[in-house]
Amino acid sequence: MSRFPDTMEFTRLNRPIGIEWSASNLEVEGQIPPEINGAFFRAVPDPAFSPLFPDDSILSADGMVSRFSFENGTVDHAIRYLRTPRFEAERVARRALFGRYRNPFTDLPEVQGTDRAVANTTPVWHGGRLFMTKEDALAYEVNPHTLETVGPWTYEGKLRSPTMTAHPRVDPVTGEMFMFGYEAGGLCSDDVAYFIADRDGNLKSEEWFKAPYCSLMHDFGLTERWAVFAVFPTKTDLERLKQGGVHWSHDADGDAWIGIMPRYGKGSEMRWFKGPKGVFAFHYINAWDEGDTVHLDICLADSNPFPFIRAASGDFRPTFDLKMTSTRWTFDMSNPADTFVARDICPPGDLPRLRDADLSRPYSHFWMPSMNPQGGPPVPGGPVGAQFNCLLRIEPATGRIGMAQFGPGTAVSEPVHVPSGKPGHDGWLILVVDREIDPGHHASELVIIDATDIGAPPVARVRVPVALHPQIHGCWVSGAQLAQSRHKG
Ligand code: V55
Ligand code: FE
Repeated sequence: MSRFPDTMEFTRLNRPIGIEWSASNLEVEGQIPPEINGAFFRAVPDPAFSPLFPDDSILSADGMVSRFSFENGTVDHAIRYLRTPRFEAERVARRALFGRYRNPFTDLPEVQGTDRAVANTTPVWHGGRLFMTKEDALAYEVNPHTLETVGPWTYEGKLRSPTMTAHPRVDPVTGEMFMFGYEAGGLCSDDVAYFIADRDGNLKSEEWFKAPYCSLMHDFGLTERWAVFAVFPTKTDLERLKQGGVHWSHDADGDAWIGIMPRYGKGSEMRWFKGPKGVFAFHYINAWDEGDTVHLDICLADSNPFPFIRAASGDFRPTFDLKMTSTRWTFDMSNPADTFVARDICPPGDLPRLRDADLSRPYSHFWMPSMNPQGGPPVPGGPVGAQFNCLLRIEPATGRIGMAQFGPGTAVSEPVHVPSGKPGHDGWLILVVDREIDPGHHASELVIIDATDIGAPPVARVRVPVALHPQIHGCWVSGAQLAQSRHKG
């Protein structure tokens, strides 16, 4: 195979690893609480082949599904590529055949029309099934025991949308999963599909609506009464794609729009509120309603956090020079005006993690990787080119902040939260920490920390014998949920 490009996307922590492996009984320092029983699944984009376009993004990389399984204080690990049609075709050819990130016009003729899915963004558990998602395609079902790819997930052929978000939301009370897919009417279309599956994983509704324009819609907000869809001015252009260009560029003068509809309502009931110019948010912390008021807490930036998307519009700032804020937008649904109130709620960061039970409800605290200026420079790597160096526990109402750090030269990934089930005890966080040894090498470990007192030394650290490629998102699936799996071991 040809050499990987020497860019940020394929070097340092982003150096492709591409090793499928498994190991039992990893070495543990400390004690893993026996209540931690289940599996931490991670979605890892790790390119199997050097890209056709050397300036391409890691967001196109083949999805790997990684699993750390916990039982009685022991940990096993396994990681496998998704067997997507794209991965299989390239494996046979022993080279890349698909072109640029989300530009099918740049694919080689022999794979034109083949499913481009890479399923590399978020593992999702619902209705006894594990999915690997990527927002430009259908989710792929994976056997949680063997990590074998089952295939694209269409809700038994009932789903009309050809795309599904990497940020579905599972209501903690009803067990329903709320999802959407954008560019649902085809490449660069302004059609968005909003769909709901019941707690057993059956599709119960699918509503389509038109967005003000086609934009990168990564996440959404869900309250007990409302669904919230924001359109930020990261835009596309079909002509540019046909000419072989990039899918997205960010329009600093473009307006953001926030659409709110009843969560069980019709697309025609959507109300659009006008937001600020030029802003972008990938991740939403939480949303909830109080009477006619809707609150939306988001990780907001003054441009798109991906350097290749900024560069397409001439903004070459490094990611940590962006102005980032944790912002609360409050909407009054009883007021016909298209305006709303904004305020800062806490320090900035991204990849926020909430207790599952707090979703769509008022919440007291959450966890989020962040950048501590005193914590040393960020380790280069991950999809935005620089990794966070600390993890925060944040109480927005009291301003109380806890911080975990893991030493100089370490990169913090998104944690998962594991509840303990004991009243008054907030459980644990589990995350991968990568330590850069020199610019070509790093070591990975799995860290288990107390979710209440995150600054205390880790409860346990698990040595990982192979360097891991940075994950995008992860999820925790309890032993009880795994026992309800549709697949056998
Ligand atoms: C994101 C990640 C993606 C993608 C679009 O984290 C947005 C944001 C890993 O792929 O394709
Ligand atoms: Fe995301």
